[in-house]
Amino acid sequence: MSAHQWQRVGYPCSPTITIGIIRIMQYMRKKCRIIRQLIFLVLAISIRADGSQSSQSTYYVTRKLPSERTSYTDPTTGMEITMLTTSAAKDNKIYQTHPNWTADGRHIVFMSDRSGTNQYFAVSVKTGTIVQLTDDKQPGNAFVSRTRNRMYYVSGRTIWDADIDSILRSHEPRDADTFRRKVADLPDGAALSGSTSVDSNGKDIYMGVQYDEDSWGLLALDADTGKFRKIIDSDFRVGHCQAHPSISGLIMYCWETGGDSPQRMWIVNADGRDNGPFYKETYDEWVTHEVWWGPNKAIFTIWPRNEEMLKKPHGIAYISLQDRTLHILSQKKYWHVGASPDGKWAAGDTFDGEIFLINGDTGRARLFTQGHRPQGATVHPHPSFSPDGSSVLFCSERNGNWDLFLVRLKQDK
Ligand SMILES: [Ca+2]
Repeated sequence: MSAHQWQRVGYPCSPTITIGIIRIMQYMRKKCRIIRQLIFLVLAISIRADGSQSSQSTYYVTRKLPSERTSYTDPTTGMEITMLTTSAAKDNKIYQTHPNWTADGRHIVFMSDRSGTNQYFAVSVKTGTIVQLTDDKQPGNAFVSRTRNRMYYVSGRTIWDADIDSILRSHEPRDADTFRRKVADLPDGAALSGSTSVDSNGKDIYMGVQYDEDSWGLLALDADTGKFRKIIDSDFRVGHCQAHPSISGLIMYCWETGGDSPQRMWIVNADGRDNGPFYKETYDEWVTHEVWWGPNKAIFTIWPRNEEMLKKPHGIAYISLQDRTLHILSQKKYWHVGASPDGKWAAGDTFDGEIFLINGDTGRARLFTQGHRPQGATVHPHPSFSPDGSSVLFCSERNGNWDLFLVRLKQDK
């Protein structure tokens, strides 16, 4: 039976069914009208909330956020502490092994999940204004240039060179590619192992990589040509790759175990020559958190894991590049150490959330702020000196979530 026949048979013969069908059709028309109105409402709200066309709403790079900057006085030390971020977001600084400030010293680059995913932002040291720098899938490994207001960073398997100056100057949202250049993709079969670092020549990018379960290595990438070359192969997990800040072609890296390594610190030339232990561990020390300290030293901590080790040399130590001699600078239960670029000052943090300033000549340690790891805290301060050595940036959980704090070392009292 055809549809036409159904109509002819059904409608005239059953008034009840006919009325029912008409009511159903009226109900469906009403439903469709409501759905159309809802769709229109959602579109209207999305356009109003963004203030722009939907096609532009994905451009988050260059987005400017108001200053959150405020300050307080540390009740124990009397030091004025500047809080650069105070939002409930997880605001994290770049690790103390790497530059945190832009080359002109005017901005600090940090990572925050304030937009829903972890992205890089720049906060103005002077005004506190925050600008979004990336809108990528899991960006990481930022290396902020010491000589130009740019940074290299990694997203997925791609290494990017981002122009921070252009992002800060832009007054309208644009696609992220407007402000960045692709340097290269990681070679097939290699995954990053630890951080990337940039030679003092500004163009050679060094990185630890893992090839399979038992093999690692260091690679160099020419940022101009996008070509990789091998530095060394390694049979242990490499990490914390750090190019020397002023001697081109010199790299410090570590044997990464996530805990106490048999021989933590290693050093190699960028052409693969003279690969070997840097500070050679002589007893059962827990050496960790090494960073370059001025032109001719590297500073690190020796963690006193138990009472026995507390009787042995521990705390913040350094090794001279020339004669490889060990010096204990300040004996205390420090965990991380930050180093002033001129090699004259160090800043050590403790598990209790204290930060000490240590004179590089005398070893005298002074508590300059505390209270940054309340009970349940998950982040460590990781102190970093500004390029001019005048202030120290650190991460704090004083306000119940991760924030960036800054303290000037010379304060008028
Ligand atoms: Ca925060």
